[in-house]
Amino acid sequence: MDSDRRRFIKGLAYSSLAVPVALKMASSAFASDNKAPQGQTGDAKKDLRVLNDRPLVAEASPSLLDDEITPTERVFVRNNGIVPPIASSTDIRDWRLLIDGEVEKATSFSMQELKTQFKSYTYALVLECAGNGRAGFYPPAAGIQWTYGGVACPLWEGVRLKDLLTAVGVKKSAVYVAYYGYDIHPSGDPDKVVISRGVPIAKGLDEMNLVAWGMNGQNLPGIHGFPARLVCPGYPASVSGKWLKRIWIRDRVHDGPKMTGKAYKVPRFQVAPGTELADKDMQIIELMPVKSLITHPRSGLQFQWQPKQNFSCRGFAWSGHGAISDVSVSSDFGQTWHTAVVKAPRNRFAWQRWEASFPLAGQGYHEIWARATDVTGKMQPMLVPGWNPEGYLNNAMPRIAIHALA
Ligand SMILES: Nc1nc2c(c(=O)[nH]1)N[C@H]1C(S)=C(S)[C@@H](COP(=O)(O)O)O[C@H]1N2
Ligand SMILES: [Mo]
Repeated sequence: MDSDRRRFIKGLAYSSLAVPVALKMASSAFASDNKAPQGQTGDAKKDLRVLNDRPLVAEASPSLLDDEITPTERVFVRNNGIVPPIASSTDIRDWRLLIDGEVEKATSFSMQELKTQFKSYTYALVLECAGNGRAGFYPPAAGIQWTYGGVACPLWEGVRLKDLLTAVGVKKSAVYVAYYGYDIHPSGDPDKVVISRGVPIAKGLDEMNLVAWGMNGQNLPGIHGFPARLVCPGYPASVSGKWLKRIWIRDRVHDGPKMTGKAYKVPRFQVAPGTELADKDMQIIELMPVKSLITHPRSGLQFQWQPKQNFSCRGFAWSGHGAISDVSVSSDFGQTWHTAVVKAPRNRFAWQRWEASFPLAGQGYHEIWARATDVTGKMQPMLVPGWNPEGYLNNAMPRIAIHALA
């Protein structure tokens, strides 16, 4: 985009949104052509915006996420440590996934065994970082400043975690399913674990969880967890461990790195923005809230105003709590709403396509807002919800700006 147009679009954002927090959100949301500098993500991720260099964190702009199945090169990246050598290995005959802890028979599986001893499944599953949308919080939360793009819905292929757990025999004492990966702590210390999270055993036994070796019909890319990763949809993506080494069935709530303190936790009760909280007042995030994206058109679109023509837009909606019951779209700052057509999900935990078409009030500047509601009746809030110290779970309605030129 040339710099004149960029200034124009920035101008649009600034003129309409007075509150600093909104302005901040808008300016980042509007800078949709901010590409990753060459060489940081490799060619495969060249369209993503780099949010952190080392470890690599990169997100897609909403308009790049317009496919029902997210293309591999547009799937966000969130590394907490150093990508392990196994990620680029061409020979994984020695790789094993150990399952132990509260099980009848601790077992380690080779890739060959996973692929031949168990039925494989292919599902479209939403993976979303709990910090997606963090850039919208005020006072700001430290951490990766995700805007909209820390989410994707590619096709995953693998075996059911449930089938593996059934094969090894889960004991009655099982409370939590934890993972360990091969990635290396940023300090380089081989004894330090970067991240080791988990899910309650009931969630672990959900048949939609996969130990996945494939993404979009190919081997899992190195950066996404080759040779195998967990995919536990509906929860923060941080429970979907990459470069799997071990699944440890715990007799207590898992206490690995990034399970304790304030990591991936929100206050047990609503707090005023900026409140300092004790760790005991925080609880582990479980199901992710209802959310949506506007993937078409891209924010900043300018077009010739035509009085009798409907305006069309589309995107996706998803929720950790179940299917989407409604998506509505407004072009007048929420005064009136148009009901979108929402498609059924391809499978449980896949995102759902919505499309809407309606007349615009007239020429000029318009903001398109979308809001989704899930089967539990929860709707996306208009403004950034529930401030929390780490800036998780911002599921405010997505917005784009368009300009109908006279
Ligand atoms: N082993 C390991 N697993 C991990 C991570 C990691 O740093 N190491 N990051 C987690 C986080 S915070 C997220 S959001 C997702 C990101 O997955 P992706 O990079 O494939 O998009 O992986 C999760 N699994
Ligand atoms: Mo994450």
